[in-house]
Amino acid sequence: MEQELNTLQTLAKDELNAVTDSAQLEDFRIRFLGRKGEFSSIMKGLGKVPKEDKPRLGQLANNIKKELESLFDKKKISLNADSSASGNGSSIDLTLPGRKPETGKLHPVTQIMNEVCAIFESLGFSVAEGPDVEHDHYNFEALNIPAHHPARDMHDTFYVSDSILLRTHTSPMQARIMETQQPPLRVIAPGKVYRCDSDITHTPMFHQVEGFLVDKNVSFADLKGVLTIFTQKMFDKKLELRFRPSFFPFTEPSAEVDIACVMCNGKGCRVCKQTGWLEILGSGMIDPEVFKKVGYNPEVYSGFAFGLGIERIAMLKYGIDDIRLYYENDLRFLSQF
Ligand code: 2NL
Repeated sequence: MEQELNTLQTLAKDELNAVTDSAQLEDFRIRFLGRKGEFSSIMKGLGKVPKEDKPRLGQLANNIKKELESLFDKKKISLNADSSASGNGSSIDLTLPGRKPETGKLHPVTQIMNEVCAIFESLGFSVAEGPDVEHDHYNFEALNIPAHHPARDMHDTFYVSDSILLRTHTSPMQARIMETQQPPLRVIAPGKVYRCDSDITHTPMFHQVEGFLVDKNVSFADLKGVLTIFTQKMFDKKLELRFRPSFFPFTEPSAEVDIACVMCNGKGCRVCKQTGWLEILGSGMIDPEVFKKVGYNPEVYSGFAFGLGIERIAMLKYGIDDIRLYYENDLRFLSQF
């Protein structure tokens, strides 16, 4: 038995030296070290040897097995190092496609906001951002909304103090610009606005882009032209527009602008409540009273202004019926955009 063990030891060492890949190494393990391998079959004979030889042979067998196992481990490590260095080993397949890391995205409201700004910038408007916390003066007074006007109702406006509030629209910024700069001016003001209101079409905070243009000889035709180009670029098609007479304190005349329903092309559906039209923005010629308050001569200058809600545009563009989805931070919703 001693002879057998020594022969096996030499043979196994030679075989292990000749191993060049992990498949051969596995064959080696099964053949020599496995449960039904050559080593095990020699060990079965241990029961039949004379009693006085048992401890010595047992010790010898154990030492040989330990040595072979440690050589096997070393070989395994060196094969792995070779294969990851040369790239053609079988333990790591470097040609497999990688795992894609999850990437973040812009919020749908931010995406639409950027798109709206890009369209107006392409028409020569510059972008101005102002503070969310405003003076009563810029939010209301300068825009021809006197005290006791219904728009000042406590239910709509979040007041910080008697004269400080969270802006209810982004036009305070436009009033600041008109106060400090002379025409010609073409400016849009994007940003967050706040109103005390909450249901499926209103959130207490939402986003607006308001814009205005002031120059000599600006007419309602200019307003129509700019807003037609804007809506057609925004919805990627030649949409029909409808200007509906309306009222805003800062514009006269004023018009709400409807587009032919983007869902049914004006035929009438659930989204447009069977009217065929969708209201997308408010607009008008800037009221001479506003010009007087900022020191422009209304006999010399005229201009138009408009305001639109970003969440509303995004709802129409993507067919979303509950505005609150934008702010629940559910990634199943947000990752679709
Ligand atoms: C609406 C109405 C509008 C403006 C906003 C504006 C006014 C001036 C200067 C700068 Cl005087 N911006 N904004 C004008 C007309 C209508 O919005 O229903 N918006 C969603």
